[in-house]
Amino acid sequence: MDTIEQYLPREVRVGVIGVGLMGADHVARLASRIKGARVSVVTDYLREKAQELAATVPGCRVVDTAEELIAAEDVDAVLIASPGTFHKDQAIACIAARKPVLCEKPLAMNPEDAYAVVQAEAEAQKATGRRFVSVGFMRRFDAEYAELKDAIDSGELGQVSVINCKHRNATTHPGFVDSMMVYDSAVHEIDAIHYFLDEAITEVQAVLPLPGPRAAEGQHDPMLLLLRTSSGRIVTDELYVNTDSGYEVRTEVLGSAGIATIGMGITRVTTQMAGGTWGGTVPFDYRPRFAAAYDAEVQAWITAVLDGSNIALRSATAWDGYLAAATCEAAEQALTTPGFVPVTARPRP
Ligand code: ISE
Repeated sequence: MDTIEQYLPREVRVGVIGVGLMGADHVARLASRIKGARVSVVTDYLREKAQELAATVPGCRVVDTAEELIAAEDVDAVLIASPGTFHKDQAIACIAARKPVLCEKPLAMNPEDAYAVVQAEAEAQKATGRRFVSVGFMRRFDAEYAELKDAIDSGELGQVSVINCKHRNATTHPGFVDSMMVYDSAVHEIDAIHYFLDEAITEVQAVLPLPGPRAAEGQHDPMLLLLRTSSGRIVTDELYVNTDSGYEVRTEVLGSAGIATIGMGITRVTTQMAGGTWGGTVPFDYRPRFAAAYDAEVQAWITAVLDGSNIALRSATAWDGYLAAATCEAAEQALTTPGFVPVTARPRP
C-alpha cells in the first residue's frame, strides 16, 4: 500500500544563502546537530568565504548567485541568511520555485516588501495548498520564552498590563544606524510581543535619551520604544546596542497575580576568585544566548519540511514577518515624530 512517507524526502538538501555570522552558524548547525538535513549548496557575494565554508562540509558545493542556488536540482529547501535588503526577492524566488524557505529576520526592511512576500505565498497556497515561508524569529523556540508564554496563557500571572524588555548588545558593526536598531534588533521584541500576547501592537512612541559615548554620529543609542497593544497594554523596549559589556536580553511581565522575569542568566559559570571577587561572564556575542533556540528552530523547520507541512507549529510565518515590519515602520517614524505613531497594517490576504 502507498504511504505518504514514500513520497517525502528522507533527507532535506538545504541551500544556504549568505555565509556571514548567522549563515555560517546555520551551516555548522545543519552539518553537525540537525537530523534529517544536509547542506548541499552555499552562496555568498564573497565567493572565497563560501568556498572556505563549503570545504568543511562533505558534499557541499558553491554557486555564484542566490538565483542559481534556489533553482538548483540538489536544493530541496532554502535558508536565507543574507542581509535584510535581499530577503524579499529571495523569499519570493523560493516561493516561485515551490521550495520551503526559512528566512532569517527581518522578513523585509519595510512593510511593502514584507507584504509582497505574504501575497506571493497566498497565491502559491491557492495553487498548491501549501505554504512555504518561515521567518527566523528564534526566540519563539527559546525555553524561557516558552515558559513565559505558558505563564501568560494559563492566567497564572493574572491580568498583564506592562511588559518591560531590555535588549543589549556589546557592539555593532559600522553602519548600524537607527533604522537597523529598529528592523534588526527591536524587531525581536516586536515579534515576541505578538507571540506572547496574540494581539496587535497599535502604536509606538520613541523616547530618546542622551546618546552613549560609543553611539555613531546621529545614532540614538540607547533608544527607548514604548509600544501600546490593542487591549491597552504598554510595552517598554530599552535598546542599547553598544554597551561594550555584553549581550543581555531580558523580559519582565507585570501581571496582577505575579511578575515573571526571564533572561537573568547572564552567565553560565559563577566563579569565586582569589583576592575575594565573585562573578561570571556576560557573553559578548548574541549567538550563545540563543544557540539552543536556533537549534530547536532549525530542527523544527527541517521536521516540518520532511513531513510536508513546511512550517513548524511554533514558527513565525510570513504574516508575522509582515506585522513586525509594519510595527517597525511606525517605530522608525516615531524616532522623528513626537507622541505615539499608529501602526497601519493591511488586511490579511
Ligand atoms: C542581530 O541581527 C540579531 O538578530 C541579534 O539577536 C540582536 O540582538 C542584534 O541586535 C541584531 O543586530
